[in-house]
Amino acid sequence: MSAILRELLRVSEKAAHIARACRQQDALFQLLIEEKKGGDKNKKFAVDFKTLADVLVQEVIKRHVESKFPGLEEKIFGEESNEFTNALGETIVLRLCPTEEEMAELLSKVLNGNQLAAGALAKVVHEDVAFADPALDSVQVAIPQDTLGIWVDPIDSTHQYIQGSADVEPSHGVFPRGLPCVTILIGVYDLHTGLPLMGVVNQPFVAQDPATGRWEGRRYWGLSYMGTNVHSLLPPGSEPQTGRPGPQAEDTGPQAAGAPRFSAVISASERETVRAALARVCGGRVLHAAGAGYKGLCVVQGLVDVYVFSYDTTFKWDSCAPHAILRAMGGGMVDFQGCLARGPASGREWPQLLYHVGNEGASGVDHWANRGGLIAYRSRQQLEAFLGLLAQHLAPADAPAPAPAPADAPADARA
Ligand code: 2IP
Ligand code: CA
Repeated sequence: MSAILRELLRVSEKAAHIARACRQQDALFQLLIEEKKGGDKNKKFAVDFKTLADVLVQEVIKRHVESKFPGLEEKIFGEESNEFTNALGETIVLRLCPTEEEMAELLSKVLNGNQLAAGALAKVVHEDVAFADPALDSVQVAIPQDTLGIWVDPIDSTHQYIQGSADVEPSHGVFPRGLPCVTILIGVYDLHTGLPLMGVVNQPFVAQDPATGRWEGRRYWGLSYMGTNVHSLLPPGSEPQTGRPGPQAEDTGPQAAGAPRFSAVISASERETVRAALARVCGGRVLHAAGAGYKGLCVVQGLVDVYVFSYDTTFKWDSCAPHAILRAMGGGMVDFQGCLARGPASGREWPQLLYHVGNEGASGVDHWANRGGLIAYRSRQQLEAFLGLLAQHLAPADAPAPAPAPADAPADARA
């Protein structure tokens, strides 16, 4: 049902509009500044502003989906809860209100009476944002609505959002930090198989007009369902691909003789053993970037071949949207440790990240962690060749220990 993807794209643009407004409108920007300073300043608000912006964007996405596809809003999951307690001890459930005035009144309670900010925020929430991508109009795919679940990350890379650096230079096209690393992520998955089907990655801060200071964004989308694969990076006028993805999804990595075959993007927090192995596989072509969604986007854009992360600290809402786009391109996102455990032989089914079941025995956000880390890639051949090299360079003693099996797992799973 490409109508769902169209609406998700449209609401992601509204979300981007809110994210930009919070940086560009003075009353709201002041709240971000206070947050950046940290310390006691924050305590006067019932909720930190970043959480409020996150929750508000998530609610906007939920209510939009509800109005267009009743029932689907129940299947939208994300990190944030929309319940707050303010300084007076009142519990406030942040729901979108039908009018701007009611919205301002509710927001003012969460913002402990800051009416200027509440009014400005209510206004952007109620503004109409039109957006359409004609390339999506030609896509007609019927996916039964009752098989869909949705992961939302309303603002990924919140730290970069608060810091707000606008002048960071990219290295080989990849921003190590700064506002371009902020993304809005909406990923749709199959409730039965757990595989991602559709994804939208909206990058609200791509280019800033030097005269006005205004930011422009970009959006990326992909759909992969029953042999139809279509994404926003296809050249204009291309037909959706059916069956296996076509040549534009194949290995596009640099292959010059003597040059390292692969390039990778990693987190600044990546462990030393994995960094060292990647340095051997990729030579100098290992780049750093903030934001799990942004690093996935770097692979989608072809700026690097793989995004590698060996820890358990990304979550389903971080990966589902870029994963869906990569699947539409002929790639995917697999479990890093699971791949290493299977060995590099080709022709296997690699363990794709799945989105419908949580980690047994884990509570809180860890229930939805991508345990075992991840590798994001654009083509299966590339993944297999990369794994072959990585396994050679990551000595067994260096390899990160597999995550412990849950205590109630069968004995052989714990061996
Ligand atoms: C974070 C954010 C971080 C990322 C982390 C995510 O999400 O994307 O930047 O860490 O994995 O969970 P890193 O940048 O080291 O990859 P959020 O900002 O929404 O908490
Ligand atoms: Ca995130």
